[in-house]
Amino acid sequence: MDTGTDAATAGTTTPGTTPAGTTDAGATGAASGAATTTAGDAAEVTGCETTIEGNDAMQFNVNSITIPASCNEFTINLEHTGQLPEAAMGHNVVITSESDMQAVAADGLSAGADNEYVPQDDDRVLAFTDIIGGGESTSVTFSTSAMQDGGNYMFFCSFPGHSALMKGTISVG
Ligand SMILES: [Cu+2]
Repeated sequence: MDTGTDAATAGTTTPGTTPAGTTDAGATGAASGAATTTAGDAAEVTGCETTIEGNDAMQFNVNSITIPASCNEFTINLEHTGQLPEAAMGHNVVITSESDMQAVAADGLSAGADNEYVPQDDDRVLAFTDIIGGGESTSVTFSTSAMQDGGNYMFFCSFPGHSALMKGTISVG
């Protein structure tokens, strides 16, 4: 989120109105507006594993995951940091190619809650977790072989209506 916070430099007092003799000793005003670098929205990967979060505002805390090329398998831990129950604000992680994402999300909807909103036995689904609610966590470990082709892959939440916001890129490299 790049909100252009332009600090309105107010208070350039027009000379002439300053009462004589008041030497403004505020010379230490070295504007400490150091740019706080928001560390991107890339998942922090340790070894062949990462932990990402979903919240009650229908958001993941990252929008990209890069799997180290040396990892034959990779683990995604998902933590639901919210409080809403699974039925209201359930989250999971599903991985597909970018081109399959929309269709898999739609088919997941048809598959329903009993199937974690994921189409069953579907080759397009490279990995998925259970749906979890607030305060819960889950995990999936998957082979990265299908993603070694340098194609475009996505991770997303297949809970109804969530994939529009809850998605990101995942790649090997
Ligand atoms: Cu979700």
